[in-house]
Amino acid sequence: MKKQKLAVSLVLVSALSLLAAEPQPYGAIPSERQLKWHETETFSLIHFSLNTYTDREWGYGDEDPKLFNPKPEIADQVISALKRGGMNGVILVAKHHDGFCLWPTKTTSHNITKSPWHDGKGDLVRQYSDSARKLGLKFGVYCSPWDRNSAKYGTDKYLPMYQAQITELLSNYGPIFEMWFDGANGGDGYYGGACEKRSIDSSVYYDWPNTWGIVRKLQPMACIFGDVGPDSRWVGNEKGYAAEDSWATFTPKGRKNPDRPSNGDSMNNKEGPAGHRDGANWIPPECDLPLRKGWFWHPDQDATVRSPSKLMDIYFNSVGKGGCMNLGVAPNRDGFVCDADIKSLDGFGTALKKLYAVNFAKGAAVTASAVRAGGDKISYNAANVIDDDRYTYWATNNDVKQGELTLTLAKEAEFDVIRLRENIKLGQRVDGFAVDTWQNGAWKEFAGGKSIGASRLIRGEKVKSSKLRLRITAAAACPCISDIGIFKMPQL
Ligand code: FUL
Repeated sequence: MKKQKLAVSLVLVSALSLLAAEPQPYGAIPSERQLKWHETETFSLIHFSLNTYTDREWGYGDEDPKLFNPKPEIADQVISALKRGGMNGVILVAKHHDGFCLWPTKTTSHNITKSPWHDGKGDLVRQYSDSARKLGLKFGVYCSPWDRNSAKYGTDKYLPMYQAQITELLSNYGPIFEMWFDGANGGDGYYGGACEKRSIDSSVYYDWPNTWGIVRKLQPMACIFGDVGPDSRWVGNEKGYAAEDSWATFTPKGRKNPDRPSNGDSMNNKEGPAGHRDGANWIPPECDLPLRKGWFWHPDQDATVRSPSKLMDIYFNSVGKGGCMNLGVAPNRDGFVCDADIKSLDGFGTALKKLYAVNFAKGAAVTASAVRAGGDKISYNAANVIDDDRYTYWATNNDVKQGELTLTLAKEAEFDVIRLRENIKLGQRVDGFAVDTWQNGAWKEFAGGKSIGASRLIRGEKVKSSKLRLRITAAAACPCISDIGIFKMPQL
């Protein structure tokens, strides 16, 4: 009898401790470096090199370094424009496909020391990284795998040179938040005077596991961007748009060898906007697009600068779909961002600030249909969704996969933007949600969707309401919602 009682209480105790335990992560989850990347949200990709002077998008590789002659101090102007434009990081294209290196590399003579800039003693990577640090933006680099200048390209002598370039860039310029690996491998080029077409098999030629390994070793907190990740994936278009419902999880497939996905050899770029629900890895979408028509500055493209309201649209379709927005900015031949681009960046940055200036969810009373048991060590309370921490969260018991949160606002508010977040440390769990507002004494659906993830931004019709309700209609594991924000879009 005694034994039986003991067994029953043991079962009870373990059942209770199971309940009290934190929710288990669901599916693939982000690494520490990816969490930091998600928090960065908006950054910029700077294309400024010999192409700026030759009016081309892809240099052939035979361009004269003497053409590179901007004003001496240029980075501060660009980076302050980015900062005012709402960007939290900057990635400099240190070498584009034409092979010209914007730092005094030891790996090739086709570099900035051969230019008249600072009498051949300049280092643009240094100037940009110093300026970014000074002005409080994160710094990253792009170093094109394809090199149309080098005679070594296509032979087995190229990879050591390329890896040495990456090593220089990651060793000498302080913390790097992202290393950008481009997928283009076009074929023809100068190649030290050979002027021919050279094709490589990018699934093996760049030895990605070891090349990525250099980044991991030298800059463990740097995210690696590429067609297939491994940390952020190309969204699959240069329009800056992820899918309406986008998943941070993705299972990359190689073209040549499906089981060995590699940058420049991806088979499923088309699936980049949506990702894969229950994909094998956490590889969120990075949504890149140029502010102008081209990635580089061209004298006849001033009129193609995208407007602040277009940028806002892109922001909602990138950051607002759980990814990051990577906006290409192209300095002119002086090395400066032109007035038209500054105007647009300013407009967007100011609008973003105004958008988030007032969160109508602040001070709301929050109630939930159910709260996870055992929240004495960690609180799972409904009110966690309105603190300013993206990792404190409301959760239900493991077997409760639907639920509601109701916010009674401090006072009636007029709004048109809702922000939702899951605590992504525990994976992407929600499969369906809807948001309602209180209209004439009844709930009315404002919007709905499937994915939430790091950030889901919803822009709807302007409404006046004193209450807001989030309904989780489907989830693969108990929902862990970390944020509900309510905002009003400013005039753009
Ligand atoms: C592409 C490149 O080919 C473009 O020139 C540009 O650098 C863009 C960001 O990536 O793949």
